[in-house]
Amino acid sequence: MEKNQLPKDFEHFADARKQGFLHIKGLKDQGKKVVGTFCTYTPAEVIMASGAVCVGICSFSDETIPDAEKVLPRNLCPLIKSSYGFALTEKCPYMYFSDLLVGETTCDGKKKMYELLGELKDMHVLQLPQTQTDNVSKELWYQEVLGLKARLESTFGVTITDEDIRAAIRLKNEERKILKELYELSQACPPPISGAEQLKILYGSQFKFDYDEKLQELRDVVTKIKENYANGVRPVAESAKRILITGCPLAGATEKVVTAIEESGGVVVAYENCIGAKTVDKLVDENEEPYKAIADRYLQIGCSVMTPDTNRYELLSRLMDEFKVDGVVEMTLQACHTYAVETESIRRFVQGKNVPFISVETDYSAADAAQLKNRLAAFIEMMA
Ligand code: BJ8
Repeated sequence: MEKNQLPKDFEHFADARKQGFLHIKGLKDQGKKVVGTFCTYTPAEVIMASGAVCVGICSFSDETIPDAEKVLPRNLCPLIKSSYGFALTEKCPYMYFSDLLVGETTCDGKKKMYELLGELKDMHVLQLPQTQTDNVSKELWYQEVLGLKARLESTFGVTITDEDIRAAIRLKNEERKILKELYELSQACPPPISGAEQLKILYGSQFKFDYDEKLQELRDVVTKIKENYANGVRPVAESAKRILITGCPLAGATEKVVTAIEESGGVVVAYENCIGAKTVDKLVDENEEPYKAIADRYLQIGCSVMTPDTNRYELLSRLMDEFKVDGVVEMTLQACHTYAVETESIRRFVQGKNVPFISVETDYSAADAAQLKNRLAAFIEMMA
């Protein structure tokens, strides 16, 4: 292996979604149940404790959008259209093999789409409160987490024991700790991996279903990256401007934003959004009553569907400091009203910390790639 190459396990992560297709079919053949999820608020531990495989099926490709637009309005967030389109066309094996889909009442577009999706697939929708601190909201969410447990038990004919849920909490926490260790490597100046590489690992790790194997592969990748760095390998130029990405979930078609940044003299060091820190930053308290601990942890996730969205600012601020960022890029998806409206407050907040900020709106087409490149190149140029 060349000195500056990542271990072959890294390529496994880059290819994990594709490889996972076969894996999921194998698991189904063995009689495993599969639960598809759409959002970071989904309490994965409860699904894991039921013995089912939990897989994220938010879709990031424009492939099925034309089919979705035969039913859904064109002027709708591409993530919602794409996800529905994959169910409609049965083109996503994860969606296809899901025995149950779990969604939450997050934004209006998603929750109304779930009503239509429920005509195609078995669906359970959790009533997510819109605020995070008052006791009524906390109690509602706690009851919803218990409701999910009851639904899984009745749908799959299983009993989730106290030990099952505690084991799932430990496992998921372990995964979070390793992923956090991985992305925190990019606190180094220069970072040891590019933002595109970091994204491949963070996103790819969702599609590995053997937890022991996944955790070991992640540990190996972290060790190898550390070793390379200690040996003087510097794949990113010291002069690269350090960028944090915030906003809507980013993967697949929207990786064009990362490409535009990294081809213009920048490097993405941190993802605050639902592909990165937001999903792993906080652990579930292993010493609390398990369902209470799960409900408390998940309700504290910062997202623009919450009002006020205080926790997004807290995490953003901390990451900006810890990763010594030179600029913040917000990516919003077309017709995502909650993120689009929150942009103004985020801009003020970031600029209030004397850090340059830009917000770009995009969709899943390639049509705006050149325009994105120009805007982001100008943004990075401005920091020089
Ligand atoms: S926790 S970011 S995954 S809601 S679907 S809100 S982009 S209009 S995805 Fe999300 Fe959960 Fe929040 Fe994360 Fe906007 Fe589109 Fe709605 Fe979206």
